[in-house]
Amino acid sequence: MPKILAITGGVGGAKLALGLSKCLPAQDLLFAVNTGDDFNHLDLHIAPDIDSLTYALAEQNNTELGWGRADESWQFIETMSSLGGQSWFRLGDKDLALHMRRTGLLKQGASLTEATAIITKAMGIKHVIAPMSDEPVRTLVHSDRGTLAFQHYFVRERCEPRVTGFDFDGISKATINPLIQSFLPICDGVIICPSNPFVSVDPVLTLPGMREALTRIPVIAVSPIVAGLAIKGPAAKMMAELKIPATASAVAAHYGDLLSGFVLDQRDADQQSAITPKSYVTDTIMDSVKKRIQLAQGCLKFLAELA
Ligand code: FO1
Repeated sequence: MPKILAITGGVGGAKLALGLSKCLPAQDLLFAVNTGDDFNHLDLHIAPDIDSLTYALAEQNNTELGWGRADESWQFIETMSSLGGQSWFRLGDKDLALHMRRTGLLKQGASLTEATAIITKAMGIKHVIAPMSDEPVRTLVHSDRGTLAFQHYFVRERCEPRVTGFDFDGISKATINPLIQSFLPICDGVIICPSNPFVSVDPVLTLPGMREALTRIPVIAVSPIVAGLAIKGPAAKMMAELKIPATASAVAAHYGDLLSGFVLDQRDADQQSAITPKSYVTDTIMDSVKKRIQLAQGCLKFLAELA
């Protein structure tokens, strides 16, 4: 079995992550997850991309909302609101337990990696979710409404501000998770899942030493843009605001010479000639578990051909 590192952010990436988890056993598949969306809210350490992946791998993700846990109730946040507390960031009652469990573990001195391992094990997840770093990295969004913390941009301001750029606060002092560092030398391929290139994938790639570590490994990326639209989230809007065409080929160009291969949707097949690395055209819309598995299988086959 090939040993694969999957780099992922939230929702879009988590769908492919579930598909990959059905194709490869835990010892052959490691998830490197973005932590730039994390923030401290209501005295809790919130880690949205870790949680999206956790719920996805446990098949308990909330498919209506696209984030959070399935079968949720909202007593806590509604009561918080009635008491005049902050309720713009919707914390479901079950989700709240996860944030309180993680925050308690961190307060006892556990690392984010250790806390994530305890929680994922308790949820019956066999695969390892590695936060990209155990040191804090926080995505800052520069916009026409000033510089915003990521969740303030994404949730409180509903992605309305016009973005001009991003910074990853703390990244120069952050080290790559040792779980990822020890996996890279035995890694046969890297799959960049279809998450937002700017705010979900770039924080992982920008960690000191990460791009260098990936140069000797075949890396493919799956386009999060299909027919000019992001399946979920503000990627296409950000590209327009950054004066980048909202196209699959522009995503491939964004990753540059890091890529050995690029996976794009059949609706964008006409862009293949504009894409420098080898490309693989397929159906990338993952609207069922079966489709998640099919795309994962296609990516693994494509990677094997590139090796
Ligand atoms: N996204 C929203 O659009 N509104 C919310 O109220 C919200 C709450 C929330 C709570 C926990 C969590 O893990 C994620 C949550 N998200 C919410 C999604 C989150 O902002 C995004 O998943 C990522 O940060 C972007 O990928």
